[in-house]
Formats: sequence, structure tokens, C-alpha cells
Amino acid sequence: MSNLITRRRFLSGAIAASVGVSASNLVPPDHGGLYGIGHTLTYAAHRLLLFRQPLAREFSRDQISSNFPAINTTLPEDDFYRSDMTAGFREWRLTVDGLVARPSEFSLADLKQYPSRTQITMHVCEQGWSAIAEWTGVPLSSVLNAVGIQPQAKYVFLNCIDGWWDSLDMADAFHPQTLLAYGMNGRDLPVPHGAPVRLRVERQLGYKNLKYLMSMTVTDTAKEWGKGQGAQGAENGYSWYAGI
Ligand SMILES: Nc1nc2c(c(=O)[nH]1)N[C@H]1C(S)=C(S)[C@@H](COP(=O)(O)O)O[C@H]1N2
Ligand SMILES: [Mo]
Repeated sequence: MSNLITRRRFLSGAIAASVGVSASNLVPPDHGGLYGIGHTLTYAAHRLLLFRQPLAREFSRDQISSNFPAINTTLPEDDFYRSDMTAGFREWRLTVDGLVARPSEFSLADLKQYPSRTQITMHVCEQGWSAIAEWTGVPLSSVLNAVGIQPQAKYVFLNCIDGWWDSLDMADAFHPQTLLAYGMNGRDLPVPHGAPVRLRVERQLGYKNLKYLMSMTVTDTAKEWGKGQGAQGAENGYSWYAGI
């Protein structure tokens, strides 16, 4: 298939990650089934219109919500999680593998050694509420550059301690506002909001903002995960791509 727009390569250090727009990058993993055509049109339109990666709106400190709901306030059941939580997440590691030059594990302290980014953004939940908070974390791009993703990489799959899983394409993974966030409103990320580290992907709806992160795998296909639709949510009727 010919490229709709010349494939652009995004060079960052020694690593080239393809975040450009080509025809094969306009089809989301959940393109099949009843809603597939709709999902594909939405995703393709966003990727064509937004390929310059515009930033999500950022707010000022005085606009931060005093009451940010926490969905799933129940703690993850996991025994390791619970004991590590009381120990300040000392044993927690984020593993990164798949199509990377250097499969790695990052402790919380490791992640905090990278330059951080702080942003005040609006979280928009598909269930009809929204709230503004300040998030601090390491850009996902820094971690992907550190492990060295291979040029054929297409998705980053993310797994959570509570069993949620989802994936991002390279455009969202390398978006400057996509963070592995460990801070919220100037403090450590609270447990109900996904401690020790959650994803902030500011151009997508709430459910893509995974909490309780545990591991990431870089892949060139969504087929080997679950039913091949790229996300647990997509298998339950939500769109894999939830761009706003
Ligand atoms: N691991 C995990 N991530 C998750 C969820 C969850 O239940 N488990 N809920 C999602 C939904 S639907 C929303 S709206 C936000 C809620 O984030 P909050 O609890 O910080 O408000 O987290 C998202 N990420
Ligand atoms: Mo949500």
C-alpha cells in the first residue's frame, strides 16, 4: 500500500521510532466486528489530522480540582503489591521487553532519575465526569529511548497489577505529554490513583490512563494479545483508540 503521507522517521539519539502516518498505521487493532468501521474512521481521521502531535490543553494551578474522583478505590488484591505498598514500593519494578535492544527493569528511583515533566491537564472519563490535576512523571519516550526500540515497533502494550491491559501506538507513546506518572498535585501518586506509577496519555479518554503499571512490551502486532484487539477494554466494547 502506498503511503498517504510520506513516512516520517523520528530520530531520537540512536533510536528511530516510526511515528509517522502511513496507510498501514491508519488501521486500529479493533478494526473488525460491528463497530470496526467506525473505530477505523475515527482513528484514521485523528492520525491524519493530528500527525503533528498537538498538545492537550494545560491548565493553571488554581484550576486543579479539589476533588478528583478515584475510580476503583479498592486496592489491587495482589499480595506482593500490598506488602510493597507498605514498604513505599521499594521492590516495585517496571519491566520493559519485546522489540527493544535492551530489555530492562526500572525501579521507582530509576524512573525518577530521568528528567521529569509536570503538566496540569483534564482527565475525561467515558462515564461522564472530568477533573483537572497536576501530574509529574517521566515521559514514556525517555524510557523507550533508554531501552532502544526497534524500527518495526508499532505498539507498546502495558500491563497493570490489577489485570487491566491496553496498548498505545507509537504516536501516543512518543507524544510529549505521555507520561509514566509518579506524582499527582505535588505529592507521590496516591494508591487509589494508581501508585506507584500510572500512565497519563492526555489525548485519550480516562480508561486509557492505566493505573498500577507493572510491565510494558513493545510489539509489531496486536494479534498475540487476548483476542487481538489491542486492549482489554476493546474486548469489552470500548474503542481501542479513545482520542479526544
Ligand atoms: N489498572 C487500572 N487502570 C485504570 C482503571 C482501572 O480500574 N484499573 N480505571 C480507568 C478509568 S475508567 C479511569 S476514568 C481512570 C480513573 O483514574 P482515577 O482513579 O485516578 O480517577 O483510570 C483508568 N485506569
Ligand atoms: Mo473512566
